[in-house]
Amino acid sequence: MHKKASKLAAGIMSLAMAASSTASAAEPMNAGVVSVIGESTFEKKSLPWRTCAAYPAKQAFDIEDGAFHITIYVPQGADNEKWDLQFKHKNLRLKAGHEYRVSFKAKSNRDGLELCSQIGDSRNGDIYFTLDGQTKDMHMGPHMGGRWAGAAANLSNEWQTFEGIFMPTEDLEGVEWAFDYAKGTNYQGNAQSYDELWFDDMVIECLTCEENNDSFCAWSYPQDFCYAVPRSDVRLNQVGYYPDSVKIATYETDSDRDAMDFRVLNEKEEEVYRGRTKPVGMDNEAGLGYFHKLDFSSVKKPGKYTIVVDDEENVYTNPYTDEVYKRYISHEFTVGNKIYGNILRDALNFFYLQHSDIDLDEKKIVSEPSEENRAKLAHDALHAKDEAYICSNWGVFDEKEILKDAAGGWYTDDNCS
Ligand SMILES: [Ca+2]
Ligand SMILES: [Zn+2]
Repeated sequence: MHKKASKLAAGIMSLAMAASSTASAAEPMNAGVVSVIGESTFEKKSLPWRTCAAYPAKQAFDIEDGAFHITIYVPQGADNEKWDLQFKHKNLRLKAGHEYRVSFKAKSNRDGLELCSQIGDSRNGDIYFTLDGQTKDMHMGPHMGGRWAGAAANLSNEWQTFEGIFMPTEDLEGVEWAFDYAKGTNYQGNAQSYDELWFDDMVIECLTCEENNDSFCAWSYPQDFCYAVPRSDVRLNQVGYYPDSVKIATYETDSDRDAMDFRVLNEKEEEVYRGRTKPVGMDNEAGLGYFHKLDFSSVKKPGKYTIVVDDEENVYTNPYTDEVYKRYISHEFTVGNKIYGNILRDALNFFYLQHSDIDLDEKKIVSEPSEENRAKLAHDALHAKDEAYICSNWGVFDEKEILKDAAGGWYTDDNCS
C-alpha cells in the first residue's frame, strides 16, 4: 500500500514539473518497473500503439517531439459514435488480484475536446477500467465491480495527467487499452475536423509483480507484431542497378549536416569509388528526416557492393535483441544486367508460401536461395480441413446451426481468408 501511495505521488509530482517546464523530459524507466505495455514514451517508436478509424472517419498520426500526435480529418464514422476514431494498445494480459498503476497524459489543440478511455474487451464491449472526466481519474469500470464513467474528460492545450489503480478480480487475456474521441451521438465525443490530440507517458505497470520481483505481467517482445527498425540509414534499391543507369542512394540524418565522404566497396571490401554526399535538407514526406544524395553512377562493373558513409558514430543497439546496427553502412546491392530477372517468379512464389491448405514442398520454394531456409519454410498443410460455424448474432459464439467447409485460400498477415 505504501508503494502505491508513493507511486501516485510521483505521478502528481511529474505533472507539476511538466506544467512548469516547456521541455519534456523522458522519465527514465526504473529498474524494477514491470511494464504491461510495449511502449510508453514515444521517443523512438509508437508500436504497438496504433490508430483505428471506422470509415468514413479519418485521422493521421505521427510522432511529434516524443509524443503520439493525431490529426482528425473526418470526425464522424460508421457508427456515429465516439469509438469510430481510436488510439489503442491491444493484447494486454492482466492477472486477477494484481495491482496496476495506470496513467497517461494528453492534450488537444482545442479546449473541450472530449476523450473517453477504457481497458476493456472489444469482443464483447466489457469495460473493466475507465477514464472518468467527472472525477478526473481512472477507476474500476462497470464490468469489474465498478461504475460507468460520469463524463468524458475535457482536454485542453495544457498537458493533463490522468491516473488510477486497477485491480482486476479475474484474469484477463487479449484485452485492450483504447481511447475514443470521434464525434458521437449518444455517448459523448465531440471531435471536429482538424482537431489534434497528443498522448504521452502511457503507463500500465504491475505493482504486485514489482514488489514480488516477478515478471509475470511484463510485456514481452516480439509478441504479435512486426517490430522493425531500419538496419541502415543508407536508402537504396536493394534489388540493384543496371550498369549504365543513374545510381543515387540517399542517406538520412536526424539533424541538418554538412556533406560527408562516402565509399563504395566491392565484395572483397576494396574501395572502388569515393565521393561526397550532397545535402538536400529536410523532407516532410519522408518522415521528417534530413537527407543527403549519394551519386555513384560511375560504378558500372557488374558485382556486389556496399556503401559506407563517413559517419561511424551512427550506430544503433536494438534494445530488444542487443543487436548492433551500423547504420552508416548500406545493405549489399548488385550492379548487373539480370537484376530484375526473378522478380515475377519470386512475387508469384509468395502466394505458394501463403497457401493455407496444401503441403509446402521444399523444391517449389524457388524464391529462397538458401537450402537451409527452404527446409525451414516447407511444412505440412496447417489448415487442410477447416470448418466454421456461422453465428447469426455478433457476440453469440456457441451457436452451431450452419456449418461451412472453410478449407482453401491463403494466409494474410494474421489470419486466414
Ligand atoms: Ca515522450
Ligand atoms: Zn503482475
